[in-house]
Amino acid sequence: MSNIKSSELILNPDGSVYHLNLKPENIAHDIIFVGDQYRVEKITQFFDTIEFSTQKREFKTQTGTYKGKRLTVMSTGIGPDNIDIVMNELDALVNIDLNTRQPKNNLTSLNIIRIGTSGSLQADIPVDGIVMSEYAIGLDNMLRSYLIDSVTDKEIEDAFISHTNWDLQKGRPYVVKGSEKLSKLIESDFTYKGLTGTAGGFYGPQGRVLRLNIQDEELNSKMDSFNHKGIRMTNLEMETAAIYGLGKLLGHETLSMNAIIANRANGTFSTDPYKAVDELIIYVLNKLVS
Ligand code: R1P
Repeated sequence: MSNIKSSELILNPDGSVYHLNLKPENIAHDIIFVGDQYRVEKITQFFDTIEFSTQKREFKTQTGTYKGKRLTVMSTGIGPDNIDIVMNELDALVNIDLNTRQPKNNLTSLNIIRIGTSGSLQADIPVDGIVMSEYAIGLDNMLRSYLIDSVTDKEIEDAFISHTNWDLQKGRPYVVKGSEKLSKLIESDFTYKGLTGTAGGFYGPQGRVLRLNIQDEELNSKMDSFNHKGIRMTNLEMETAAIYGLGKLLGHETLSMNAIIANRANGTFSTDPYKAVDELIIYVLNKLVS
């Protein structure tokens, strides 16, 4: 196989991957994603040691140990476009030989857990609650640049398209399941489970109206009432479906945990939005070492 050209897999002068500024030895096998770069240290403040830190643009990474287990925490910034960069460059660190620029024969599967913030779509999933994304539906199109049929659930996609009368000019939504292995590890009685919507923007793409008319003003209420064989839409955010899709395609285990800071169904916002995030951080860290 020919080498991957330097225009396609771009490395910095020190040999690190272009956007993440990381070399293979800088990352652990277990990785926590957050959106906000300032959330990285909210997690690593609990670490025993930090061996490595770097930041380029919104991509901040720290690697260290928590209760003796080596973990990497990384900020992805906002949106599926950033997830395309993060997942491909992370995968290159473990599954491409950066010297020969050839994919490795023995592939590594990383464990990746997102700790995110999100808006609930259901009145009964309250602010300060925690949602585990059993499935995610991408409304953003990013993943459709890849060959995705082997990892998507067409039955749920078709049910969603029909229920919401989805305008296919916006692209076909894609549904991907999260890691069952990580779900079993992280699950508990207090987590809500369901289908997480991943939007390609914060305002119009999530049905928010400020000064512009949107294509479908009823979309959020149609998403609220979507229920396919007991799978209902729990929340809306901007990364999970892209993480699940690229994770499955590249062979990594991925799971998204969402601290609910807003309830779109009843219009409320948490009076202490950091509380659920802080609780979720401690909860996930302790599950990872259990
Ligand atoms: C929007 O404000 C951002 O917050 C949510 C959305 O997915 C989007 O990234 O998650 P994070 O708090 O993890 O960034």
